[in-house]
Amino acid sequence: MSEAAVRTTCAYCGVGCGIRATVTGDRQVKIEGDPDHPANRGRLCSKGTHLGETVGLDGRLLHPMIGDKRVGWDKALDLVARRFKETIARHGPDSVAFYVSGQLLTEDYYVANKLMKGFIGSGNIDTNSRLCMSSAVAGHIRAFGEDVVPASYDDLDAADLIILVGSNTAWCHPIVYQRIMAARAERGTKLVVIDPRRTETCEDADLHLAIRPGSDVALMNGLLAHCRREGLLDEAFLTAHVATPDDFWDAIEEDSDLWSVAKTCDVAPADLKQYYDLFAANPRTVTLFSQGINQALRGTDQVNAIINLHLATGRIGKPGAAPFSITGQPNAMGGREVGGLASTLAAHMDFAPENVARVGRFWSAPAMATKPGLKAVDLFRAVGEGRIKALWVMATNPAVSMPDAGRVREALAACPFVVVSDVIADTDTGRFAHVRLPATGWAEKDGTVTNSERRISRQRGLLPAPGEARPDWWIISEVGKRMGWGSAFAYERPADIYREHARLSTYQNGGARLFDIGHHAAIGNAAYDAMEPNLWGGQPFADGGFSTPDGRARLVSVRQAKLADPLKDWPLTLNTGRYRDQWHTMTRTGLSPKLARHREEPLAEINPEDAERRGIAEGDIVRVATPQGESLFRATLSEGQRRGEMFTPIHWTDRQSSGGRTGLLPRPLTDPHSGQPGFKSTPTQVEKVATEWRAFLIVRGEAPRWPEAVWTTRITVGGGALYELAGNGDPAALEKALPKGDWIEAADKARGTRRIAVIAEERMAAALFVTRDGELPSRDWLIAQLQAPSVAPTLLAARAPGAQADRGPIICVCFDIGLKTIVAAIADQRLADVAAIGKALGAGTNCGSCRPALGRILTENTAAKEVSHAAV
Ligand SMILES: Nc1nc2c(c(=O)[nH]1)N[C@H]1C(S)=C(S)[C@@H](COP(=O)(O)OP(=O)(O)OC[C@H]3O[C@@H](n4cnc5c(=O)[nH]c(N)nc54)[C@H](O)[C@@H]3O)O[C@H]1N2
Ligand SMILES: Nc1nc2c(c(=O)[nH]1)N[C@H]1C(S)=C(S)[C@@H](COP(=O)(O)OP(=O)(O)OC[C@H]3O[C@@H](n4cnc5c(=O)[nH]c(N)nc54)[C@H](O)[C@@H]3O)O[C@H]1N2
Ligand code: SF4
Ligand SMILES: [Mo]
Repeated sequence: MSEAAVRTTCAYCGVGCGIRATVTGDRQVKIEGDPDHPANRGRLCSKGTHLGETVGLDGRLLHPMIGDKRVGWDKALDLVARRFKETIARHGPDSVAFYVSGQLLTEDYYVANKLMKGFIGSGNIDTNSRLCMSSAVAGHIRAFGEDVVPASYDDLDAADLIILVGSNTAWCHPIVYQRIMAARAERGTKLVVIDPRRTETCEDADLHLAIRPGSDVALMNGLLAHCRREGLLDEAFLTAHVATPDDFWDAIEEDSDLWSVAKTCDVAPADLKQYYDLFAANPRTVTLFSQGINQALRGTDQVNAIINLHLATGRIGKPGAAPFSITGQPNAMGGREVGGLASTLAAHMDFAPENVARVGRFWSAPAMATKPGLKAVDLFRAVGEGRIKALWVMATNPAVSMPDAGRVREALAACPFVVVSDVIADTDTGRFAHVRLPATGWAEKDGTVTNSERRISRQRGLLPAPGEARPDWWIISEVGKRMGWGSAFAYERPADIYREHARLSTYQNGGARLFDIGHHAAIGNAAYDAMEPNLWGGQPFADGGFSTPDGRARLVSVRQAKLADPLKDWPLTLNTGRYRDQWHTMTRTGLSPKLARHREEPLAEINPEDAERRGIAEGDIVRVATPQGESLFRATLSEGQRRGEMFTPIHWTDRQSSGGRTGLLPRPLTDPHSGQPGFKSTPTQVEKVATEWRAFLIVRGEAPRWPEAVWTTRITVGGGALYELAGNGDPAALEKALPKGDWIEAADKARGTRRIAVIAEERMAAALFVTRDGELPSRDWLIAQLQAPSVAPTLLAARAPGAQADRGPIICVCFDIGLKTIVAAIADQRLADVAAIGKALGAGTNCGSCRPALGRILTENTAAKEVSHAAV
C-alpha cells in the first residue's frame, strides 16, 4: 500500500485527462484530477471521478481459459500460436485476422500491428476505430496527405467561434465542454451546435441548428458558397498552399442559395443566416466534429466539406482556427500512429511499395503485407463466410458494438478458432471464444496513450496484476515468439516497444510525415517512466506546408447526396449514441453504482407526435425493429427529438438487460472511402408492447436467478443490484429470483399490488414490489437498506419511519442529489443560476458533468413548465 499519488491518464475518453491516483487499501484507489496535466488542469468528469468504483475484482477474468477450463499460460499461448500457424500454413496468411481496439495502449497496439503486417504477412488487422473515426482519417489523408489532426485544446481557448458538429460534447467529452464553457465565460466565445437532436450540449449555445440528418454537406457547402459571394475566401492562402480541382466551385455553387440550403437542411432561413453571420464575423473558428459526421454512409465527404471550409477561408494552422476531429477512445490516436487500421501500414505510412519496403527493412520482416487488409464490416463478413478461420479479438466487444450484431454473433459462432483478450470474464463476445486470455486493466497497465490533441501521456500501473492477468503487449509478444519470431518480439518492458515505435516514426522520414517522435528514439527507461504529457506536431501546417507530394492541401469536391424519403415499412430513422455516465458496452462503468443512477434503463427517445400516432406513452415498453433485428426499449417522449427520428443508446448488452440491444439494429453499410458504418441513420419502425404489470426487485449481492420477464434491466447498486421489470401473466414467477429468507408481505388485490421483503441474517436481503396499474415507490431508500445494519420496520412502505420526501431521479451523481430536491430548492430559495444551485445544494460543484442538466432544469422550472421523467 502506498500513500504517494501516481500520475496517470483516465481510462475512458479521448480527452485524455490526467489523474492523480492514490492507493488507499486493497484494490481501493482514490482518484483526483491532475492539476499539472494540460488536458484537464485538475478537472475530471463523472466517469473519471468514479473510476475508483471500477477497480475491484468483480467479474474480472483472472486466468487463461480454454473453453470453460482454466489452464496455464503456456498451454493457452501454445494453442493460440499453433492454431494460427496451422491455419496460415493451410489457407494462407489472409485466412487469419486480429480485431483490436483504441483502448489498447500504444505499445500493445504496435506489437499487434507488427505481428500481423510484418510477420504473419497479412493486412487483416482492423480496429474498432474503424467504427469510430476512420472517416476522419480518410478525410485528413485526402485533404492534407497525412492523417494529422490540425488542432489542440489551446485552440479552443483562442477561438472566437466554436462550431460543434455531430458531437454531444457535454456528455462525451465533458472536460473539453467545460473548457469551452470557461472560454465562453472569459472571452465570450460564440458557440453553435449542429445536431438533429437537442442534446444537453445545446443548453448554453448561441445557436442550435437541428438539421435534417445527413444534410451536413449541404450546410457546409452552402456556407462556403456564401463566403465566396461575400469575399471571405483567403485567396492568398488558396493560391500559395491549396490545390483546387477544376469542378470544385461548380459543386459548391449547386443549390447554394440560402433558401435551398435551409430547405435541404430543414432549418429556418433566419437561423441559417445567423450561422453564416457568426462564421463571417469570427475568423478564429474551430469546427469540432465527431460521430454525427463520421458515422455516416458519406462520412468522409462530410469530413472534407468541413475541411474545405477551413482551407478556403485560411482558418487552419493558426491559433484558434482549425477543423478538429475529436477522438472517442483513450488511445484512438495512438492506434492511428502505429497504423492499427487495416488500411494503414505503420507510423503514418500507407501501403505504397516504398513504404512497405521501408517498414519491412526496419522490422527485418520475413513476410510484409503488401496491401491493405479487410475493414471491420468486411472482416466479420469474411469470418461469417468462412474465409477467415482464426480470429483474435482484443479489448473490444464486437458482439455488441458492430452494426448488424446478430450476424456478427453468427459469424463468431461459426468461426473455427476465436481468441478473446479481455479484462472481464463474461462478455457477450467472450461467450464465443475458444480461448480467453486475461489482460491487465487500466489500474495495472503501463504504457502510453495519445489523446485527441496529439498529446502523448503515460498511463502508469497502480495495482499489482490480479490473478494471472498479463499486459496485452506481453501476451501478443509471447504468441509472436511461439510462432517462431523470438528476436522480433523479445520485449521486456513497454519502454522497449515505445523506443522502437519512436525510431520507426523517424526512420528515413526526412520531413515527409509530420508524425515524427524521433526525439524519443533513445529515451531511457527512467525518462520513459517520468515522461511528462507531450504534444507532437506543435501547430500543424503553421507554415502552409502540407504532407502531400507538392506540399499543397487539397480541396475535395463533395456534393450533398440525395436524402431518401422515408420507407413505407420502416418510416422512422434510428439515430444511436451515448449516455453521459456509461462507457460503451458497460463492462466497466456498469460496475459503478453512482454512474448507474444517471440513466438506469435503455430508453428509446421518440418525438411526442410520432409516439401519439402509435399509441405510445411515456414509460411504455416498445419494440424497435429494423430489417436487421429488433429489441425492446423503454419509451420516453422527447421534444428534443425531430419528428420521424428516434434515438437509442449503445450501452446495454445481454449481461444487463433483456432489451436495449441497439447493436442488432444498424445496417452493415459503410462509407465507400473509409469503410466506416453509418450508425446514425437506420430505417426503423416502433410499436408498443403491452405489459400488464410493472415491478422492481432489489437484491443483496446477486439474484440467485435472472428474473424472467418481458422487460428486465439490471443495474449495480451499493451492496447489490436493482432490476426494473415489466411483464404479462402471473408475476409470481418473479419469486424464483428471490434469495432464501423470511418474508414480510403485503398485497392489495384491488390495485394489483404486491410487496415482499426478504430478511436473511437479520438484514434486508431483497425487496420485490409489483403493481398492475398503480405507481411504484422510489427505490432509493430500499436500496440503502441493503447496507443497513438492521431491518427497518417500514420496508413495505419503502421509506423510513417518519417518511422522507422522494428525491426523484438522481441528477448530480457526485453528491447524490435528485431532481425533486433541486426543483424544490429552485422554488423555495429562488435560485437563479447554476452557480446558485451549487451554493445551495452542492450539485454540479464537483465534476460538473450535470451542469448542462441543471441549466435545463432551471429554464424549465423558472418557465413553470412540467418536467417529465423523459427530460432527465
Ligand atoms: N459518456 C460517454 N462518453 C464517451 C463514450 C461513451 O461511451 N460514453 N465513448 C467515446 C467514444 S469511443 C466516442 S467515438 C465519442 C462519441 O462522441 P459523440 O460523437 O459526441 O457521441 P454520439 O452520441 O455517438 O453522437 C454524437 C451526436 O451526433 C448526432 N448526429 C446524428 N446524426 C447526425 C447528422 O446527420 N448530422 C449531425 N451534425 N449530427 C448527427 C447525434 O444526434 C448525437 O447527438 O464519445 C466518447 N466519449
Ligand atoms: N449503434 C452504434 N454502435 C456503435 C457506435 C454507435 O455510435 N452506434 N459507436 C461505435 C464506436 S465509436 C466505438 S469506439 C465502439 C465501441 O465498442 P467496443 O469497443 O466494443 O466497446 P467497449 O465496451 O469499450 O469494449 C472494450 C472491451 O475491452 C475490454 N477491456 C478494457 N480494457 C482492456 C485492456 O486493457 N485490455 C484488454 N484486452 N481488454 C480491455 C472491456 O472489458 C470491453 O470488453 O462502438 C461502436 N458501435
Ligand atoms: S473527460 Fe471524463 S472520461 Fe474523458 S478523459 Fe476526462 S475524466 Fe476521463
Ligand atoms: Mo468511438
